[in-house]
Amino acid sequence: MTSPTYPLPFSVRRLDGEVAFVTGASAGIGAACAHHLAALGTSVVLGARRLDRLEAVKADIIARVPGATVAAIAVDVTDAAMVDAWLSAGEAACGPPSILVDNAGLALGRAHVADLVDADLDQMLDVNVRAAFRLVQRVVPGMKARNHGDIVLMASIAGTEAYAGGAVYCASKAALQVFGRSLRAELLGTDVRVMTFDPGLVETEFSVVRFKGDDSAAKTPYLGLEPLTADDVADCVAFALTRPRRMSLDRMQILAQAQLGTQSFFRR
Ligand code: 8X3
Repeated sequence: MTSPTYPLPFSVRRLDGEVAFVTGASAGIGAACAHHLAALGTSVVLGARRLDRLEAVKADIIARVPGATVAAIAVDVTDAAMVDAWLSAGEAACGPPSILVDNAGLALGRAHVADLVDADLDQMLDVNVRAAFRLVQRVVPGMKARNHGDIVLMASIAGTEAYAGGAVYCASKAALQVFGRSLRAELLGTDVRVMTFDPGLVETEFSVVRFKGDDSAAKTPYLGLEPLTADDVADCVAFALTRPRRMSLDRMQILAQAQLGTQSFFRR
């Protein structure tokens, strides 16, 4: 008996001709997304504050994907004028954005609300909320006019399941999730997709930033379990972006297998 020929269980469409603008691209999930997208044929505009780190990511991408089109342009996402300049320079180098990976974000400290420091509160809201909203607001008109685009919002399980010592961070990610749902409703009937990702424990510089450079404290969330990698999250983003355009992977929660939400873990 001959076996029937089935289609592959899933397809990986290439994304040639697309132009992705990626924030927080100097390391971690942002850099991993940039690598994945370049490998799929997308031109990539990298954005972050540290130009030397962006140049290193660019060189690494080009070494692994010869011929990739990559622009490394410094941007502080909290500076509206710099964001506009980044978008203009990226567009001049690669073309208008058809994919936005709105990834820049941070947590600062584990202080309870009573002990919150103003500077930390302001910076988390400025980067995770105001800057993210503004960036999307800047790219949506062009995507709508071209009737083509993908907006990837990097939220967090923290936006779904709040925990003590994370009030501002959790609230900021909940804000991003809800912003994404409104945007999705506004864009219904267009070919602009809005997809929100909610990673759990991913071992990146995120924890070092949260614990303000205290490397041993930064390792504590991952003790006794195997956290996700930035590439694991980028795999999911690439999967979502390569789905047929009739399909929108609206929300994806990505956890370490040893993690059940933000407060329950199996540690060896
Ligand atoms: C990071 C996940 O659980 O450390 O977004 O807040 S968590």
